[in-house]
Amino acid sequence: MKLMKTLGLGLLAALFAGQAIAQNYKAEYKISTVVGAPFPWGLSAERWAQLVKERTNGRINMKVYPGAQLVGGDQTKEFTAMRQGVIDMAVGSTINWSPQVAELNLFSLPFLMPDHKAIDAITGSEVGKKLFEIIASKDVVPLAWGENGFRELSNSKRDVRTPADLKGLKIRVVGSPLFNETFTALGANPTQMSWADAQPALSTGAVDGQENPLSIFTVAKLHTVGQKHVVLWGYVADPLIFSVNKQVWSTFSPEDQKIVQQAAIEAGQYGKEVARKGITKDDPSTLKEIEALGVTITRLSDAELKAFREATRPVYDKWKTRIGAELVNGAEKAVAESRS
Ligand code: X2X
Repeated sequence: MKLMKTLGLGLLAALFAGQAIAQNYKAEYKISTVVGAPFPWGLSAERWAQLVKERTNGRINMKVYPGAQLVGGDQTKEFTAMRQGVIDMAVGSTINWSPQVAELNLFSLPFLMPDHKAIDAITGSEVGKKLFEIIASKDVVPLAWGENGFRELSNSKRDVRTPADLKGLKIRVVGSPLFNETFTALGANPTQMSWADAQPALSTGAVDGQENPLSIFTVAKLHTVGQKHVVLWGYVADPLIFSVNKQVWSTFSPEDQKIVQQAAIEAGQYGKEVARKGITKDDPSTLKEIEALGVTITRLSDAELKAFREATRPVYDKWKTRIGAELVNGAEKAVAESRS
């Protein structure tokens, strides 16, 4: 009898525990992204959801909402929406969050990062940690880095080899005023708009050009909206950040928190691999594909690159102070060390 009673109580306790989980966890967690699969960005967000589902036996069910649809397409409002809990999770670009997290402008400093090693050096350094601390102080839990990629410039008018070639070109940009200042310094005519608005603007010729990673160029088929001239200048790159609203995070059991974070790290790693495919010296397959579409790809010599760097230097210096000289010094040091 006593045994029965104990068993009965144990069963009750187990039932309550099960119920507690069912009550706390939502039926679905919404992940915001700007682009979905098959863009590397969307693929990495899907991978995150898939790994979490498998490893929690379906306890945590995450779904990707691309097109920044959870914020009506206004991608620069994503961070605020996540902070407020309107969005549970996001795989977001540092550019889109920089209006709210000014320090993330660091990655948009022109010509700070010469190559993929330099990006990894910054995100993997104390600077990367500090940036995560800053995000964590704003009710968002950052879990892992991913990648959108080096942003190459395209336009419908002409090959660009010198800053003078940019003169008067109408270029769509996104994010913070830093982008307006960079393109203004180069003599271009920048206009800020969302990705959703950019594609029709390119197609009607309201703008002449844009800057985005080549994975975005190919998947979005930008050659079909007149973008026939690409210059490989790698002036900035935007990492992605896998993150969860703080309140949502606090409802997850410690075991589930570990699973969600580990899955984000693996999905981020996978996303970096896909984003970097086909655009390196060892594997230029994507570049070849783009050229085969009738697009000219301009490769710059060191001396040509230097002219762009020098033209944008005053913008770099001004924003270095705004972002925080200490943080930017740390990033510069990480980059320098990655070169040696
Ligand atoms: O809007 C863009 O250019 C995009 C898709 O790259 C970002 O969301 C930063």
